[in-house]
Formats: sequence, C-alpha cells, structure tokens
Amino acid sequence: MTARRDATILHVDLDAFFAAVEQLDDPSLRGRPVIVGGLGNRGVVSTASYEARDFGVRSAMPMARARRACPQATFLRPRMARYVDKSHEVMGILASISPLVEQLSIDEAFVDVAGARRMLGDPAEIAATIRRRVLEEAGLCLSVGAASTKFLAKLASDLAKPDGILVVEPGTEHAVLAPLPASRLWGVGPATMAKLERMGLRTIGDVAAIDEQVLVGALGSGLGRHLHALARNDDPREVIPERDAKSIGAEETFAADLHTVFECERELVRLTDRACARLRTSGLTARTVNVKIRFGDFETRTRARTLAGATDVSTIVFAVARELLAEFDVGRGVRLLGVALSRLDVVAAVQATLGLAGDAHSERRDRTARRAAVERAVDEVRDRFGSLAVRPATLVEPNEDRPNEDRPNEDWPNEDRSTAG
Ligand code: TTP
Ligand code: MG
Repeated sequence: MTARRDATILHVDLDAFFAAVEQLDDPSLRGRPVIVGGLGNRGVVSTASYEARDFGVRSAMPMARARRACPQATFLRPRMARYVDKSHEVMGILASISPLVEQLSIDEAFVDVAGARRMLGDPAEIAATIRRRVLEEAGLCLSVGAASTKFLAKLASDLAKPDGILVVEPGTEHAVLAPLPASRLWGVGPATMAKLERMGLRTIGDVAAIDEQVLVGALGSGLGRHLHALARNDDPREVIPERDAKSIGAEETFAADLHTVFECERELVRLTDRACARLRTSGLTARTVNVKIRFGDFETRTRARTLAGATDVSTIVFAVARELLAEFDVGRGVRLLGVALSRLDVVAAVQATLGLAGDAHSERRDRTARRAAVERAVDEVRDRFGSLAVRPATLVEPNEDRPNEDRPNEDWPNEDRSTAG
C-alpha cells in the first residue's frame, strides 16, 4: 500500500509559535495568556498561547472577540523579523539531524529520518532528541508526529499537541486513523463532509471500508480516489528538501472555492510573488512557468509554458501565469491554485544579474534588470520583516520576454511540494 513501513517520516510543528517566542523573550509572560495579532478594530488573532486557548481564543478569530473572551491576556502585535529568525534557528537544528528536511511553513517541517536511524536511534528517540535540542538551544516547545506517510505524520503531530510526541508504529496505522472524523482527511471541507455524512460515512475508518467505486460515484473520480487512498494511509509523497527540487513554487487550497477570474488572478499574483521570492532566495532562475488548478470536484489540471530566456522576475512570470490561467474555465469553482517554476538554472541567474542573459535588446534588458533589482530589494525587506510585511501593490504588465513555446499538460513538476493537511 505505502512505500515505506516504518514511522520514519516526522512532522515537526512548534507550539503556539508566535506567542511562545513572546513568552521566551519576556519571562513575565510565561504561564500566562498571550494573544498575538492585529490590534486594530478589525484585527484578527494570529495565534494565542495555550493559556489563552483555555478561554476559547483561536487563530483567525476577530481580535474584538478574543478581547471579550480573555480580557486579562496580554495583547501583542506580531514581530515577524524575530519569528523568522527563530524559525531559521529551528530549521537549522532539524538540518543537523537529517539532510532531508522539507519546510512547510514558518513553524513546521517534514523530516525524513530513515537514514538517521543507525546514528540516532529509532523514530521515537529521534523525535525526543529534536524536542530536547529545540527546547535547549532555541527555547521553544514543539510537537512531533512520526508515521509511514506524510499525511499520517502531520495528523499525528496534531494529535500530539501541545508539547508531545506521537509515533504511529507500523501496523497500527489503521487503528489510529479509523476512529478519527472524516473531516481530518486532507481535502474534506464542510460540503464534502456533508455528502459523506449523507452516505453514512463519519469516520476515516468508514471511508476506508467503503468500496472505492461508491465513493467515486458520489464525489467524482479525483476526489473519490484521493480520499479512499488517504483513508487507507496510502500517500506516496516523499520528503523533498528545497535544494533537490526540480521546481520551486507556491500553491494554496482555499477555504471556499473561487469562481471569478478576478479572484483567481488576485491569488495568482500572491502565489507568483511567493514563488519568485523563493527562486531569488535560492539564487536561481527558471525558464518554464507552470500553473496548476484543482476544481471543486477535485479534477486537477496543469499547464506550462517555456520562456525565451530564463527569469526570476515576478512581473514576467505573472504575465505568463495569467495567460495559462485564462485557458481554464474558473467558473466551475477553483479549490486550489499553484504556480511553479521549473527548468531551474544557477548559471543563468548569475548572467541575469550581470545583465548578460539572452540576446534581448539592451534597453529592454535594462528595464528588466531594474525591475529585478527592485524585487530583490523587496526580498530583503521581506527577509527582515517576514512574508506578511511586504505585498506588491500592483504588478505592472510586462511587454517583453513573451513566451515562445507552448507545452500544455506537462506533468506538474514537483507534486510533493504541496500543502499537506
Ligand atoms: P500554527 O502552527 O498553525 O499555530 P501555532 O504554532 O500558533 O499553534 P499550534 O501549532 O501549537 O497549534 O501556525 C504557526 C504560526 O503562524 C502561528 O504561531 C501564527 C501564524 N498564524 C497566523 O498568523 N494566522 C493563522 O491563522 C494561523 C493558523 C497561524
Ligand atoms: Mg505551530
């Protein structure tokens, strides 16, 4: 069923991350409710310490409601630069445990420890080592899930929270999964959950036990097969560190499906910006732009186009991504969008920086180089203040470096770099 038997995929997630950093830096806040987020009238909670969660305060809750629920808390604005520093510190510790670390967000990562066992012990021992070292060296608590698949490892770290370890031993996967509500399956939102309930399917065990064809009949082949596989812990995704990636990208699953071109393009700007920022941080350029779309019924399609020359400029990538998006009927409802950059090249990155790339007209090249310089400056600010701080106000439409080659339906370059969970 699954590629590996042992619980050698670890999912590591810091506990109440922003609030924990605030408690670390100000000992008078330890053991007390701390709420971090936007403090204005329309602010929302980024996160709350577990002491504040006892009062029902949660991420994404309006701050006004959090103030009513827990008036005695200390309310703080996020200090992104500090959190980014602490995140790097923790990721550095993980990298010293195993070379196979795939960071998912500012405070979570997958770590493949299959190769570290000889040196460091079984997955439970390695998980304990990670927790001890992160506490001693970075002063932060985290939870670890260990399992044979990414899906189950992530679920396990959630079940272990806060300040815990859950190792799903080989052979016990089904016993752990079966009693959990089907809504824990990645891809099940309220609408799908309602459909499952109408079929009498409440738990993951129910979904695993039903005939796949029945699920496909009710939910469509994409979603039906996907959920049936996950419910049986069939998730072949491997842990892929960024440096080995054949592509760099960003994708997002939306809480509610998008239906208009305008909404999709707005998200596409953000995703393009994120993907290009990663590209530039890695010192790379790309030649191929890939757009991935997953519709409400879970059908997933991709389109790719290759540029005349390599680039790391968001505006150029966005122009192409937008044309690729236009080839889809977004009116069907869009569950997920992704932008990925492939055909990566280090040498081209150096040439682009020096203004040597391609044989483009020199004035045009200057404009491109200037824009690249601006975007690099934005990256620096983003590094210091975190990704929430800088958003491009607009992305001007470029009229250079048009694509010269159409490569429809190329495989998505790196299926593994997906939003798990
Ligand atoms: P999470 O890992 O989801 O939450 P957490 O670390 O605060 O708490 P725990 O993992 O113990 O449940 O997110 C990591 C950080 O990302 C979080 O500290 C603040 C930020 N964040 C937001 O800014 N807005 C959000 O809606 C969420 C969920 C997180
Ligand atoms: Mg966390």
